[in-house]
Amino acid sequence: MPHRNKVKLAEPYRIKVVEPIRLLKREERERAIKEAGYNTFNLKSEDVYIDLLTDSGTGAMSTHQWSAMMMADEAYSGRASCFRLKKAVQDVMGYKYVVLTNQGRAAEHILYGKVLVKPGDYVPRQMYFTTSKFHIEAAGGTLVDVAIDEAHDPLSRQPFKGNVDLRKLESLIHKVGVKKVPFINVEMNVNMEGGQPISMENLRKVRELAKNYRIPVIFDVCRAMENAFLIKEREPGYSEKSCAEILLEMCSYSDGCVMSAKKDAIVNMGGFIGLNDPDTFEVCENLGIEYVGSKDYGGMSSRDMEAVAVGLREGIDDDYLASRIGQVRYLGERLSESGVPIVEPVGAHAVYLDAKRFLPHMPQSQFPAQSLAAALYTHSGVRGMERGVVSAGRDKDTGENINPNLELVRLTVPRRVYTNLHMDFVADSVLQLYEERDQIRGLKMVYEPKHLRFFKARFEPVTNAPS
Ligand code: P71
Repeated sequence: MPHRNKVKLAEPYRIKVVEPIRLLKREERERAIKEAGYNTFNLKSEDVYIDLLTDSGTGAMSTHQWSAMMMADEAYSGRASCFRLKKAVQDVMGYKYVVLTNQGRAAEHILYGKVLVKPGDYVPRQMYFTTSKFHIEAAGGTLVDVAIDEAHDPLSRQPFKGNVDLRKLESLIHKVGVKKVPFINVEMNVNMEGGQPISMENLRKVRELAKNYRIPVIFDVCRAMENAFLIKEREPGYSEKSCAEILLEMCSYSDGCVMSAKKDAIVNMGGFIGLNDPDTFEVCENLGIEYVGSKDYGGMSSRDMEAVAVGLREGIDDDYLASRIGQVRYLGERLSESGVPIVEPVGAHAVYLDAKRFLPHMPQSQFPAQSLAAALYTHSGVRGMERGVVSAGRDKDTGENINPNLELVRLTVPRRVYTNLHMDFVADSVLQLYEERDQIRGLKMVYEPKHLRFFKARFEPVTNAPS
């Protein structure tokens, strides 16, 4: 949080509307998690006390956003709301052309799946994200991890663990040939690494390398604003710049982006593709009409578009970002000070429990992160999300489970929703659970969807009988 005369500033907002929540009794929680197949995605949100499943679409909108929604122009074509949103993207991120979609994965489907990736292609990206990987693979491509080695180590305290390993990137291009690399995909504040930022220096170098090989660079900017704040804090030469200036410089090192507005733009629904090349824009806009909605709304109502347009400008405000990231850090520091194993450094949008170190007695075949997320809900009504072997899915060639080094439970903090007392409750509950960690039992998967299995998979506790 920012300081004034050494006194910590409070949140830069006050609360006008509240949403009641309550903690169910222990037996009710036990029943709820059993009915949910020990998968926190399957819980009813009414049965959750503090919901840290995701920061996606769960933020609290401002008075400015709500009032802009009243000004929405819901005409079919030529909507004023569409022009306001496109102008906001141009002003805040600098992309010339904008294709509207309903959310991030629709943008990925069009740009990655339908336009850029051909069968047999390879797409380098620091670390996979589930929906990005799905759309690249569905088009016959392969996602290749080019994260620096430190990204796979939950204990490394490198300040920019989200950096691309330029050696890995260049050797992939040499190995498969430049024609088989349709674009370089760069994520800001890398989600599956624990919310780790990429540095401006690294973005610049990726850009130079890409230019030499004439490969386009496409950013995933859903948390680029939070990444900009960490550049301001950590990278020499940026402390005097505003996050808005930093974001514009970041985006200048790319040819385009996909955006899920549900994160940094603090809305419940929305997304877009940003582009600088008019030909790619033309193709994407036409596909948008086929798949999501006509060009002036792209799957959003104008109410949604107005909220995104305002949210893009609010989300990049320095004081807001300091408060938002300060809250996540508060939770992370309370846990790490008490010895709870988490991914270091604390990410911008979430604190990630390291299930391998939390539950050293549990083999990865018993889904430690899934078990820990279920145990945390049962213990205290707090809902987190598995980000380990269940999320990683199966190898598309061998069909075997992919066993990622990072076996994590993500405690994702929605924007402007909870107070630090909620964070204290979460920290105290995790601490108590950590003391009782020996009692947490593993799980076996009893239902597994073919793709993106983590959304719907079901589990049962393993019995102690030898298998
Ligand atoms: C998150 C989400 C939402 C989510 C998606 C899939 C599984 C579980 C939860 C969505 C992202 C994201 C990145 C880096 C694209 C999307 C898709 N994240 N890129 O973290 O984090 O955006 O949800 O709007 O379709 O909980 P979308």
